[in-house]
Amino acid sequence: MERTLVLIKPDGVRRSIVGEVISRIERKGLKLAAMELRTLDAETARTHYEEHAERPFFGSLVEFITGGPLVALVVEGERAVEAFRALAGATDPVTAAPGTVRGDFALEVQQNIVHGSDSTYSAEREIKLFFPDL
Ligand code: DAT
Ligand code: MG
Repeated sequence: MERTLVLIKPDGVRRSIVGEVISRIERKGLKLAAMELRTLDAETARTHYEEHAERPFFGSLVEFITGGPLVALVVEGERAVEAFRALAGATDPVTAAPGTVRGDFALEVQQNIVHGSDSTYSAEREIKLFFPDL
């Protein structure tokens, strides 16, 4: 069974759409394997997004993702990485398809509600970072 790390980012928590996002995950047939509400420290945030360390938006991204509580989840199921990325929609919410989380609930690229691992390799790395005991 494949696993992926999902984050409902601080904008999703602030806007009270945690239940909506989890409901979509469950309706799809994916299963929750772990879930925690927490506020990230800057070091964890920088490690999580290390592939973007050289991008101009990195500092702002770290500030945003540490700016309030988020919900971290481990989601599992058949092709869970790809299945959740499909539910999330494109990175830029303006072009994300309606019917996706980003397409339905967001307008700005940084505040795009959810994170989902982009490969099984990233998923294992990110799950270890958020849930070392899992
Ligand atoms: P994704 O979250 O779809 O995997 P990503 O890994 O390319 O997208 O980028 C990580 C996050 O960084 C993304 O969810 C929002 C933010 N981001 C990406 N591109 C950006 C940009 N051009 N300006 C500001 N923030 C950006
Ligand atoms: Mg990514």
